[in-house]
Amino acid sequence: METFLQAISENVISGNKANVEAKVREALEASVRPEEVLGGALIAAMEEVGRRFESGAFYVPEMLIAARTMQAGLSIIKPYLVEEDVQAVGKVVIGTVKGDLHDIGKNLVAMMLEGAGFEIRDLGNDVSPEAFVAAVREHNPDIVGMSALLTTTMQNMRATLEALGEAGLGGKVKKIVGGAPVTQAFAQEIGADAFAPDASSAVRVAKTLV
Ligand code: B1M
Repeated sequence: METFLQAISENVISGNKANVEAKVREALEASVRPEEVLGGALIAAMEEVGRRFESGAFYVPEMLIAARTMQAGLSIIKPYLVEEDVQAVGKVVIGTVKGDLHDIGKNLVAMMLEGAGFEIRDLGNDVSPEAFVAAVREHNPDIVGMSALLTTTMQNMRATLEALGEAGLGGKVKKIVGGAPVTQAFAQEIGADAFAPDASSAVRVAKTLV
């Protein structure tokens, strides 16, 4: 198993999409669990990409190529992460907040929620507080999910919660926040209903809120 995970990880880091797709398929055929492929190879590779970016070994283009390659692997394991025979449990509007282009984590959360039976309205990335408000008005969800990967943009979660409050929607919908720099303390400080550190916790938390 380690060999598969290492090969997938190395190919994500070097941005070799064809190899990642082939290796992910091979790993699944060899009965490596999709959760292992996700955590042990795809997410682990992005952590290494982040470390290389921080040390100056990688620049934005390499980070972007690795991200696209990771998403290619993710789309192969997506069907395996979906629970079987799920009942519709609620509706979620989700997006990455204004100014933030990181969408892999948000996509993963959306994918796992969908797999657990939630109906998803994915607003994409760089979503303004006004766009969140408009989407809540239009779709009347049970939950709004916000993702942020930058210490700067996480402040736009606060702005979005304020905008929902000003629009009179604050009490009508539960708010979940997450993303690498986000913490439970920050979630509490800005008045979110819940924080989830990863995609599977997001599903667990969302289920408790509906
Ligand atoms: Co950027 N980037 N990036 N980047 N990038 C980080 C985040 C960084 C930590 C890298 C580093 O320095 N080590 C750093 C942020 C520093 C900081 O703010 N403290 C950084 C920077 C600085 C930048 C730029 C400013 C670089 C520049 O231009 N000079 C720039 C900003 C662009 C912008 O957004 N305005 C930038 C750009 C990019 C790319 C576009 C090239 C690319 C993103 C492509 C894309 O997403 N389509 C990119 C990438 C890939 C990364 C790293 C390497 C990987 C992020 C990722 O996808 N991780 C990242 C380093 C790192 O994270 N170690 C880095 C995998 C993903 C599955 O994890 O997103 O954490 P994550 O999601 C997790 C949890 O956080 C949680 O669940 C997910 C699954 O477990 N979660 C939620 C996420 N959202 C949730 C929502 C929930 C609940 C849980 O409820 C709703």
